[in-house]
Amino acid sequence: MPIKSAFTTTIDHVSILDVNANFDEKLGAGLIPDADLVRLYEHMCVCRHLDEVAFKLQRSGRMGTFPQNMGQEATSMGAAYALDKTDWLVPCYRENAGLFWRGLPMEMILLHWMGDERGNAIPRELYCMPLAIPIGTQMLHATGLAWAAKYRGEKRLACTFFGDGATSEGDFHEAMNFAANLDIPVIFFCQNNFWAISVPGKIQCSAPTVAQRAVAYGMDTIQCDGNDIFAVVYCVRKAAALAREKGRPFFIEAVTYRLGDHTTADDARRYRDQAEVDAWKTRDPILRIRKFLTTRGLWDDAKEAALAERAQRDVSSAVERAESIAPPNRDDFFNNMFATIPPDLALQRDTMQTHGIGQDPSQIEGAVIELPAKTSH
Ligand SMILES: Cc1ncc(C[n+]2csc(CCOP(=O)(O)OP(=O)(O)O)c2C)c(N)n1
Ligand SMILES: [Mg+2]
Repeated sequence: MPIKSAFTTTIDHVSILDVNANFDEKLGAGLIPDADLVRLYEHMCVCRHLDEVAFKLQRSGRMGTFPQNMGQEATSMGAAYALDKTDWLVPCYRENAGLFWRGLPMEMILLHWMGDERGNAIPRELYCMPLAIPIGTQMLHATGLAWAAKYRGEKRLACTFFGDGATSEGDFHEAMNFAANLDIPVIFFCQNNFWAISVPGKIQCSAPTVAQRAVAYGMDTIQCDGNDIFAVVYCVRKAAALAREKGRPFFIEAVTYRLGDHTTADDARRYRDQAEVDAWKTRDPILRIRKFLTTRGLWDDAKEAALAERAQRDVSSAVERAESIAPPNRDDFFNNMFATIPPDLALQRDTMQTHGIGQDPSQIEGAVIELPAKTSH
């Protein structure tokens, strides 16, 4: 018998606005109206400014570790723009642009990185999950959220963001397998920035594209230039249509690059060549849109100067709001864990300000322990 092909496939790569701001009129026409593109550009610039300010806050001891988003703004931002406001955004930790576009107040992200849990108490109507620091966990959460939506007959889908490194995690493969085989409307949005901290992508994935991992699960997939907001919007719309109409999951590999360190706890100069970083600086998603808007007469230096002022104002007031919040209520450490707190934990909560934490004062023979009055801070 002749050997036949069991399976062949191709994976499309989408690029609409290239590094020189050349625009593919056929693919890009009508994708993002001019007025929206201006708003997206302004929003990305404000996010970039927050990135710079957050870095300085960390360096001056006013914030804990912070992962800069610099260079990757077009990915989550394009997705948040293309999706419905009631679709779940299930982020990793470098999706500020998308979360802010959805409406998350900037100070909540600052609070999160300042170690204040209230930064994670995201208003329900925003349909955003809190940042996921353990790599890969959020892909399972997204699959569960979309499964619940399907079960309830809602048209809501979930879009989850993760890095190239996360695709080596077991959680990723479980989520992909589950979503593909149970027809769950999840968009798996991989931000392939070629690095998982200091580990280069090529030693985590031997295949030429990360997108191929989806093919193994029978899932539709596409690759795009993740620094091209038009390409991102194009791919997310395609994925969302399939998810809504057929209930199928979709995998997007957005090729991008983090221009900063992994986090403020990292020094990428120790493992990345400056030439590589410099090459990617020319592919910055923000520069590209600015060039495009300028050549179309939609942007100029005066608008840029006004935007810089606004960015400074908006970010400064977000920092002020984050830093001026009243200290958290210590009891919340216990209160937020259970709907009804178990008695032993209630005792710990009520005695934590004495030196006999968890010890019932009435049971200590001869001891007279006066409990401090409960304070709100
Ligand atoms: C389960 C788990 N293992 C290890 C880490 C430490 N860690 C934090 S970020 C990271 C690399 C993630 O790389 P990638 O998925 O490519 O995301 P990127 O930051 O590049 O967007 C690792 C290993 C973690 N947070 N969680
Ligand atoms: Mg990565």
